[in-house]
Order: sequence, then C-alpha cells, then structure tokens
Amino acid sequence: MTINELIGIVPNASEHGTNIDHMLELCHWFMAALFVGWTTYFFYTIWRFNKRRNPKANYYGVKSKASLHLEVSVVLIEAVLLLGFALPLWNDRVGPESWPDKANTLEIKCIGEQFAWNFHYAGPDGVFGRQDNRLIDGNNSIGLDKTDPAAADDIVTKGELHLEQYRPTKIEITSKDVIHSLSLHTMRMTQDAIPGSMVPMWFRPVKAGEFEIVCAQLCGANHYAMKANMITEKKADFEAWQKSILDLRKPAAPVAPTAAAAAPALPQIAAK
Ligand SMILES: [Cu+2]
Repeated sequence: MTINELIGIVPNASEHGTNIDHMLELCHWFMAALFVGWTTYFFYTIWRFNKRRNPKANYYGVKSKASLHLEVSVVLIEAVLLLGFALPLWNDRVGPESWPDKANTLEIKCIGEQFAWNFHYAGPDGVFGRQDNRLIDGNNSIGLDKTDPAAADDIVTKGELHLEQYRPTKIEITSKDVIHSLSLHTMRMTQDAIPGSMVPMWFRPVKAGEFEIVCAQLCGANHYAMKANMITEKKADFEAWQKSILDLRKPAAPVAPTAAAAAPALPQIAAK
C-alpha cells in the first residue's frame, strides 16, 4: 500500500497521471519523515530542557553543527523534488513543445457558471460556432450564435463531459460569472475558470469509464454541488454519442401521403 492510497487518492485515468502520482508519493514520504523527525525532536526538547533538569540557564547555546547539516539536507531534497520532478512535469503540461498535434486533438471549450459546467464541442466539422455572451439566455447557456453556419453541428452539454479514450484532449476553460476551477481528479488536471480568460489545458485519457468532475474553487453557496460527469469512451462510442445528439436535431422527414389520406372523404351521413 502506498501513502497515496492510504490517504485516499482516486485512481488515475490519464497518461501523465502516473508520473504525478510518483512525485506525490515521494513528497508524502518526505513529509512523513519530516513529521516524525520534528515531532520526535519536539518531545526530546521538552524532556531535555525542562526546568528541573536545567535549574541554571545556559548562555552558550548549541555548538554542534547537526541542525545546520539537517537543514541543508532538507533544502537539497526539496530542490531535487522541485527541479528534478515538479518542473519537468509542469513543462510536459504547458511547455511550448508539449502541446499535442492539433489534427489529432479533441478540442473542447468549458464554460463554468454558478453552479454548473457547460461543455462545447465543435461537432463533425471541427469548427466552433461563434460565441457571444450577449446571446446567453435560458435556452442558450453559452451564448452560441445560431446564425453562424459553423454552429449548426456544435454540441453543448451541461454537466456531461465526453472524452475519447487515448485521444489527446485540449480543454479551453472560462467562466460566465465568478472564478471556478475545473477539477478532473482522475486525470490529475485542475485549472481555474476565470471570467474574461480562456485558459487551455491538455491531457490524454487512457482509462475508460465514468468519473466525477468537481469545482475546486469556493464559488458561492452551492459550490459543493457544482459537479459534472466525465465519460471516457471508445472512439466508436464517442462518435455514436455525438451522432445521437445531432440526429435529434434533424427535421422530421416529410410523411408520404398514405392511401387513406389521399382517398376522397366519404359522404357524410346526415344526422336525423
Ligand atoms: Cu464553482
């Protein structure tokens, strides 16, 4: 059992998450060592320097260099964690070279609001329809301009994020009102949703399944309930989901006139 599991980490579902978990595990071991070390030292000083053992004050203090060496070791270990693990992982997420090839990337826009997550997909044409906050109303939660031809096949969901297994995914995040934070724990990704900014993040989902999304920024009275579902599915299932939504929008096919409808009306029998 790892410390990560002991304190209840949710299972990882992304490609890079294994490295994040590895670094977390190292940090936890290091913190555990510091915790045990400092606590032991604390009780030692209470015993060693109490008044009964030391009726007379000592004006010379510590002469040993042990504490200096310990402090330097702590700084060195922290430097290794930061420079050797944290910064390279950070660079893998945001470094200019790290972004996946656009042609193979599933791009999604995420718009937070009090207290829900909206997800906007470009649809089969791969082009996002124009968006304008002035168009936001009860039936148009992200202000999608429906007169824009590119918007015709766009898909907007509330509380449901569909991802394609193994496909690099880029999510651009913003908010309509206050600061929220899109937290995909199982993907080891979290990014603040800031009104007026579009902040991108990317990852590659590798584990299929249904996972929980939460808001990680205290954003108001119902912050605790600002959840959504993340569904990672196979390519075929993802495409079927997209098609099922678009099919609902197709106008019903005109009904061919049936023989009964075409037949002349029967003469009415006069009521007596
Ligand atoms: Cu929120």
